[in-house]
Amino acid sequence: MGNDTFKRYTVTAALPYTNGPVHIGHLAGVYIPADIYVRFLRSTGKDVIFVSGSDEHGVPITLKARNEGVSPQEIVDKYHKIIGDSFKDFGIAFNIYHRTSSQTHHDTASGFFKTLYDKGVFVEEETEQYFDEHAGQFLADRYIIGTCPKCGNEEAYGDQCEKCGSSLSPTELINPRSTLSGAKPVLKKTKNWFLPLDTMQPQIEAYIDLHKDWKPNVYGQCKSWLSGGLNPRAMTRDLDWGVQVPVEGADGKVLYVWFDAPIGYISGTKDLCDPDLSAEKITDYYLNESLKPKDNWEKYWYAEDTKLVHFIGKDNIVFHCIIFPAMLMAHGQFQLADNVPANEFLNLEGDKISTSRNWAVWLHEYLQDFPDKQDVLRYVLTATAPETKDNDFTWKDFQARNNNELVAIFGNFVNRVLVLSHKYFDGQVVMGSDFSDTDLNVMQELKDYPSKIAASIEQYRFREALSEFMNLARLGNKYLADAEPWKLIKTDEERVKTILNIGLQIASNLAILAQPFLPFSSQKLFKMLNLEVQDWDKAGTLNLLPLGHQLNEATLLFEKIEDSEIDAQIQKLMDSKIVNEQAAMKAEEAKPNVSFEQFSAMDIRIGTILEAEKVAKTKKLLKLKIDTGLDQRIIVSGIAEYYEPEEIIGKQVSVLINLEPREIKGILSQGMILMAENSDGNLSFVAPSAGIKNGSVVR
Ligand code: B3M
Ligand code: ZN
Repeated sequence: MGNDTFKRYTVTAALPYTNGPVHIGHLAGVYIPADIYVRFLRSTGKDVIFVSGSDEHGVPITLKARNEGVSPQEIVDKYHKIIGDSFKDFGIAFNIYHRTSSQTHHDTASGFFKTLYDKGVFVEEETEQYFDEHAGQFLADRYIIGTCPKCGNEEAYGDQCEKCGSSLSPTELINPRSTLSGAKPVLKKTKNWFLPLDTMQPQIEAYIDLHKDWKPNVYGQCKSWLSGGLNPRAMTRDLDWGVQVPVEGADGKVLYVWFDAPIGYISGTKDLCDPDLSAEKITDYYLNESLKPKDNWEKYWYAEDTKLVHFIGKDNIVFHCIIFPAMLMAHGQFQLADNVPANEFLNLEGDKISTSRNWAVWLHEYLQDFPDKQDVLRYVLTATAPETKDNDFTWKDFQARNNNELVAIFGNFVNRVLVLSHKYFDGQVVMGSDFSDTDLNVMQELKDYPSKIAASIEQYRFREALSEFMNLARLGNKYLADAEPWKLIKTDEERVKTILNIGLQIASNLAILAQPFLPFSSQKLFKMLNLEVQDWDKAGTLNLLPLGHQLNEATLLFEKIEDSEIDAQIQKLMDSKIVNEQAAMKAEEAKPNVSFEQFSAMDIRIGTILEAEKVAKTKKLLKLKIDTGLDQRIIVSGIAEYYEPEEIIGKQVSVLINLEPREIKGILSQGMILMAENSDGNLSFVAPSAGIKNGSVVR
């Protein structure tokens, strides 16, 4: 269906797990792109709802509760608020930010399951699942850790190896152990209900094939799942935290979290569209009263002229492109997603963002350090969004983009125009007699920006859209810098009037076009211009400010960020790196005891490196000549990756001199240099702390 044939839009953003706060990765991957898209649609007058909420079920939450010794409810209450507040503070303009622990959600998810059950969609099957006999419960995916059969990672989860990214099933793990008790789990029979994705494959395939327009990363992932052949997937779990399975014989079972979570989009829509939603029912939600939709909830999910778009991160693709659509197909009444513009991942300072390693920029902490700089982060995360490949956030880049782009281009332009208008014409909009060729060219160029930016947004290319927006600011900035009204004012006031008029009209256009990307700055700018918020279709023209219009006082849109502020952020990250390294440093297991005689049999001396050179055709080996105090001898040592030959000449080291000589690469090596090995594999000499005579005994 072409864009113009859609009457309304249902835009969803992934429901974050409520087991921790949200960080820049969440914002860059999902919520900012979704927010830009929605704000743009609203600005073009579209009927759009933007729905998200907290994913409060699932094992990550029960695990977190267990680790902290509190109930799962306490965990979700705490983080639902922190996450909801962060989104609100960053201006993510949901119509509703809902939660899956709500009554509406439990009813909706349970009803959905019942519908499929009654239609005979599920395949009931007894399977063997891991069971922890100490804890007396079945172990869902994440409760089992073991060695990944693909890459050997010893900490792989029952559903996924985070090291190599393989998706796993618990029985594939080598040496499985329960995270509850550490015990080796046993297999035990249990009944569950499966969605027969195998028999549904043709339908799903047909759906995916209709969407070759999806982003290559999304379409590609779907095709690769399909070509592997889909397997039936259990939609219920033996767990006690979640939505109860609403059928007989399902005691102690809840809906699989990936069955219930996407239904959260529907439950959120229900409460959003409920005109009689009781006051006490909404206290926990973030419901924007001014964004109450006109239609009933069914319109946003059933109607063919509704466009459904899911914003998610790449680890959620299969669930939104295959499993949820399969559920909706099986149900029968729903429309399927028109697009799922999933992003790749954002890294931080060259390293994967990680909650457990505290390698993240947390949104609530950012706002403590940079209050009122929401738009700066929004800008940087959009400009570097991981749209087509993983990308890296660095604080230096953050600073550079603020100082060189927001301040120097957009902010500078707006500030100059407004300040000069106040200085020369008391803040009134004035106009000279005629336009120069430059003026006409600028006006011509300006006209194309709104549609160019719109086209990029409609194709989910937000980086490109933002960069076009900045090009318009550049155009304004250059126009003013070239025209130099501050010089002309002495000789040609008429000309200055025209220049400032055009400058102000460009600034007004920027206020309109900034709305999706930089909502706070856009508002500020509208206010300075003393202009009501305008819709997108007003942009592109030069008559937004009538003659005689009075401007408000000019304030700075953006401020320079100093090195010291950035250094503090980098230091904060370095601190968590040190904490992590210390935590990760697991000392090797102790060896069995030796007798004093066995120890004294080793003759270890202090010696000095006299010569060092690389051993030809090897990467790791250095040939060293050592003065042992007794003699000068050759020792081949595997340290070439850690030391350059020239930097170690003259260094004192500890040498095991009575090690049986060996030939290494044709060189007779007579002894061994003692090295300490760090947990990261780095080597360092074991050397006397003060100069000592060669030949001294180490004991
Ligand atoms: N909570 C996974 C995640 O946070 C999951 C998304 C649900 S969207 C329906 O990555
Ligand atoms: Zn692996």
